[in-house]
Amino acid sequence: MKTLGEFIVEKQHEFPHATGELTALLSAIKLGAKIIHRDINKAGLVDILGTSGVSNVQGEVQMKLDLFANEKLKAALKARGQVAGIASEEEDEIVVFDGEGSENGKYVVLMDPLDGSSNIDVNVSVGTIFSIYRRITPVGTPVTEEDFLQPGSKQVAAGYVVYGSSTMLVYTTGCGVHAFTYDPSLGVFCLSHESVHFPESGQMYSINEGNYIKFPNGVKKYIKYCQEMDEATNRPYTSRYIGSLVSDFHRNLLKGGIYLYPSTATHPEGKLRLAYECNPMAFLAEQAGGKASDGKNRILDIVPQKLHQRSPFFVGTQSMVEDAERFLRDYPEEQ
Ligand code: AMP
Ligand code: P6P
Repeated sequence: MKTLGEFIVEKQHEFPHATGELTALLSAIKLGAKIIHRDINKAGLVDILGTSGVSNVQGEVQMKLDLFANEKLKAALKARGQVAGIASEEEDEIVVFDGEGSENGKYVVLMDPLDGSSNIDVNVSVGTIFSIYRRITPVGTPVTEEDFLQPGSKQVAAGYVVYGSSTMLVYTTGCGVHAFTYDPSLGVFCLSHESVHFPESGQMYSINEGNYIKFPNGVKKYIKYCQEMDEATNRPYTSRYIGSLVSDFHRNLLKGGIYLYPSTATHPEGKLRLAYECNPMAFLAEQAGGKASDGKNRILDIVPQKLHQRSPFFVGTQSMVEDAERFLRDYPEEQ
């Protein structure tokens, strides 16, 4: 059995000049995940269920566990000194870490502390998503929004924690995707899937078909393609949609599949946030041999203009994402 801690240190040794700062940062995320795991699993017992009565910048009512997860991760990241600041779905602006030498931290972290949180009260899987960049403003000065508006291709590391039937932490630093399963009896994450890859083909599609009438033409045609009978291409595909990006992505990563959140009439830019949902999942997808686009452009090439900007999102098995992109090209919107 290899623990996440041992694995992180082992990977550091592949970089002789590494100072250990990224190792410490990844360990802080590991700690945050354990804290959130502990409290998610007893949410029903402790009065942290239900809404906080506060809405975030997205206008979404924040569940108490959203705020709890945000505070715990922020504290874990601030405590170690490698992080100069964070951006979060639950924070309107960037959070500049000051004092205790944080301005000397060379990394910034963008996160969705509890993705899929509307599922919390109904006991459906939720997740934490994180994305790590080297800052571009000078070390020793307070970080600025510029440090957080880098294209996803500049990520140093990215990953997620899925709090499901078991809690798993899945991450990449650009050398493959590795998955660890939490053993609460020992309090450690154990390596369970090294160098995870999407299967060559996939037969699952994940989309909220309730929005069908609002989808672009090409997406409607792709959904019908998924539902057609064609034995040669194992169609009709299976529809699986949990309403939690991390859970849908995780299942598609292991079994093959595509997750789609296109632009819709109500969300013309799509619903998912580029910086701390699309980019980290896109980094993981590409590292696992998959693909991630906005229907036309590679997600990791998009230069963010605003911290909480949204993007249409198509991610998963490469051939399935390419099929969806082809339908969007071949069936453009009627002008
Ligand atoms: P550091 O000096 O710890 O900030 O690391 C410098 C660079 O080495 C990082 O930005 C990574 O590209 C690589 N590196 C260091 N530690 C690790 C690790 N534990 N796992 C993967 N890559 C690492
Ligand atoms: P809808 C959760 O709020 C989330 O950001 C993703 O985790 C999930 O896939 C999606 O939104 C669900 O959105 O509109 O289908 O309820």
